[in-house]
Amino acid sequence: MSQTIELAITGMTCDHCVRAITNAVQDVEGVTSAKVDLASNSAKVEGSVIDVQKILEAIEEEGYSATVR
Ligand code: 9UX
Repeated sequence: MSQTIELAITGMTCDHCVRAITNAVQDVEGVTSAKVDLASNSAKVEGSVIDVQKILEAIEEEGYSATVR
């Protein structure tokens, strides 16, 4: 089973932020795809059996804040 989660992210100001978050989220267990968009301050994460809390924590560890939307 595959699921898609949409996140609202705050704190991104440049492309390096996007890359840091993309890498952090892709390292979370179960995640198969992470698309982070700077202009809309959002991300679309796909995967199987995703632990949303782990994704939010991974983003926070990079210094940003995220919520599910
Ligand atoms: Mo760009 Mo983002 O220089 O925290 S990496 S602002």
